[in-house]
This record gives sequence, C-alpha cells and structure tokens, in this order.
Amino acid sequence: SPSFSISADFVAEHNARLEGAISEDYDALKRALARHGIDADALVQKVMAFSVAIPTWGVGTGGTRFARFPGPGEPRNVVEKIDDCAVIQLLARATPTISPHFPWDKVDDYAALREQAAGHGLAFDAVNSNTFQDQPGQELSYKFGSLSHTDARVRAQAIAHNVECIEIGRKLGSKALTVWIADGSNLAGQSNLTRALDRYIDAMREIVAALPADWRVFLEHKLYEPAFYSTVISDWGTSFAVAQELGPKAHCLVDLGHHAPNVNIEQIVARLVRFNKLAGFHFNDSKYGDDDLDSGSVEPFRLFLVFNELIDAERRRVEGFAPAYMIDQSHNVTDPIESLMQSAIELQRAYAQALMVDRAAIEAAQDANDALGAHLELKRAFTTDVSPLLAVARMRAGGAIAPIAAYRASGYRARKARERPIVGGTSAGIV
Ligand code: AOS
Ligand code: ZN
Ligand code: ZN
Ligand code: ZN
Repeated sequence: SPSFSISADFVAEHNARLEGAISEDYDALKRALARHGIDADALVQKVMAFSVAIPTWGVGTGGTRFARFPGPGEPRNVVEKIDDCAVIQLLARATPTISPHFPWDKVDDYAALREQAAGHGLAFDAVNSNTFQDQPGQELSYKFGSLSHTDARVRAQAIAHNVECIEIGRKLGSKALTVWIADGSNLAGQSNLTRALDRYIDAMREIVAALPADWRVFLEHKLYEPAFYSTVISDWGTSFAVAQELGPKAHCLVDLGHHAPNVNIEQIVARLVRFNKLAGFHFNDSKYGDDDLDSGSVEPFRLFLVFNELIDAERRRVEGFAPAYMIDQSHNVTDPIESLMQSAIELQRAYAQALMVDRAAIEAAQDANDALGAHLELKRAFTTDVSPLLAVARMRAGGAIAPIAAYRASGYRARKARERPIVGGTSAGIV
C-alpha cells in the first residue's frame, strides 16, 4: 500500500492561515533593515539557496550508552529514512541532500535509492564510512582500532571498507567521503602515539589513492570518546597536519562538539579557511563535550560567530572555498524530524544574521582599534530577529511558514507508527 505523505495542498492550506501575519512582520523587518542599507529580499534569496545535509542516521531516535528510547514510527531502513528526509525538505526547504552511512544504509540497488531520493528532489552528499563497530559476519574486529590498528590485516579490512564506500558513493552521486575513526587508547602506555598516527596516515594514503578525480575526503577529528585517554585524530592540529600530508583532496571537517572545552571554534574555522583546508561542518550544539544537542539550542552566538567567519571568507572570495554542511545530532528526547527542521532553521538564522554584518563598518572599526564599535556591529546583526525573513524564504521556496506546527497538524508520525511496526526489538542501523 502506498505510504502516507504530506501533500503540497496541505502545506498551502496551512500557510494560508499564517500568511497575513508573516507578511506584516516581514514588511516591518524589511523597513528596519532598509534603514541600515540592507536589502531584505536579497537576504531572502540567499537564505533560500542555503542548504545543509541530513544524515540518514539522524532521522532515527538516538541513544546514550545507558539506554535508547525508540520513538513511534521510526524508519526501519534507508528507504524509510529517505521518506523522512523528504518530509524535512518539503516543510523546511533547507535540506535538499542526504548523507548516507555504510554499512547501515547498505542495499542491493543503489540506482533505485538514488531514484527514490530524486523523486523527492533530494540528492546524496558525503558518504560516511563506519569502522567504529563490528558488523555481523565481519572477519576481524575493530575493538583495538581500524585504520591505525597494530595488525595490518585489520587496517586492510578498514581500507577496503572505505574504498567500498567510495564505490557506493559513486553510484549515489556523492563527491566526498567522510572518515571518522574511533581509534585511540584508554590507558597511558597502551598505544604508541607516534606509531599509531603513522599507521593511520599510511592507511589513509591508500584511501586517498582510491578517490575519483573530482572527489574529496573529509577527516573528522575528535578529542575523546569512545577512546578516553587518547584518540589518533584528536584535534584540528593533527587533522590539519595529516590533511597536508595527504594532499589537495584531503580537508578537515569541523564537528562542533569534537573540541577541547572552551576552545575558540570560530578561530579554528578561520585558520582552516586561511590554509585552504576547511572541508565543512557537522553541526550540533553542546554544553560539555560531544553532546550532539540540537544546533543553536545552547550557544547560538557561537554558531553565529562560526557563520561570521564563513561569510567573511565568502566575501573575500577565498579560492576553492566550498564548505560542506551536515547536521550531526543525536535526538534522544524529541521527534527527530522536528529537531532536524528546527536545527536547519537555526543554521539559516545564524547564516542570515552573519550576512547582515556590515563588513566595511566592522573592518573600519577593527582598523581604528575601536574594539567596542567592532563588537557592536556583530551584536547588531546577532540581535536582529530574522524569523519573519526565514519564514518568507521558506514560503517562497514552497515550504511551510511554520514547519513544526504544520508537521504536527499533518499527523505524519502517527501514520508512520501504524505503517512501520517494529518487529523484534529495535530497528537496525540507528545509534
Ligand atoms: C562521531 O562522534 C562523529 O560525530 C561522526 O561524525 C558521526 O556521528 C558518526 O559517523 C555517525 O555514527
Ligand atoms: Zn558514571
Ligand atoms: Zn560528526
Ligand atoms: Zn560526534
């Protein structure tokens, strides 16, 4: 039986009730921005062009090492995950791409998967490999590492998996491979810090050699977890040095939760841009570490400052500047579809606010050493409520003015709960 989907008519009806109010709010904002020489309609155009990828695992309920509380109607396979990604894009219009993960999303027919996605106006972004857990039937274990393992046979297995991910990615139309490894150690002395990195670099060289000419590889560093004493790719310094050794196809990915406490992430972004090594982002938010909380939910100002650096780079027309955006969150207590829509909106918000910074004014203040004046230029942009502008961008793109309200009114989740009964425990491929 055909599965339930939200119709364009439903979205239009929902919008009809909100359109009057949002137009009034937008017109007021437009006049306020015009007084600062900012063209609101041009901003709307930019926001409409903004896009961030949804990871396939993001539409499932996340969990912790203590428990996972599955929500009703969770997607049970990649086909159903794509259906959920389609809802997010239909309503919020900021997420036209999907980032798949293997082997979780393994199927026989990738052409069919690509077709299904295209039918919803979706394409595939960076492919993610997985050498951080063992799969049923796998020959050798990753318990003591993968690409940096002491045993060459384990390294070969991990390399082969990444090469397979590239092959699948080609079929899906991807242009990048993201490599995050869980390799590291839990006890001082357990691992030789230098030799482990040497083994990783040698393994990565083989993966880079397997990349098609127009592909890039994204190296994702992480300070700790699951290894708690040391990780092989622990910080942006290691990531950057390795990317340099691996050559022009290798770039450094910034997952907002993967840094030392209190580190200045926006400055790391600026450094990576300066050296042409910024791959892109895994967006999320955190209070303590790799919390994987919803984007913009804890530190919206930090998110804005990251986008401020990105806009600065864009304005300076930095050669080869094309960061890839993805949301990487664990939704433990919310409906993942709602969290992902709201997160995409928060990213658009930070983007729109950063676009509103008067670059000439802030540079003049910086050059004149007017510290507070420069800061106030940022704050003026950050404290402007651009919500009406974001709503108008969604509406003009065919989406919902109020995506979460529309989603709730649609009854999508309740319908899926009936269509997707879970047989025997929890669904696979969702962590
Ligand atoms: C892990 O901490 C990283 O953030 C990964 O990017 C990602 O969450 C993982 O590959 C998905 O399982
Ligand atoms: Zn404890
Ligand atoms: Zn990540
Ligand atoms: Zn993470």
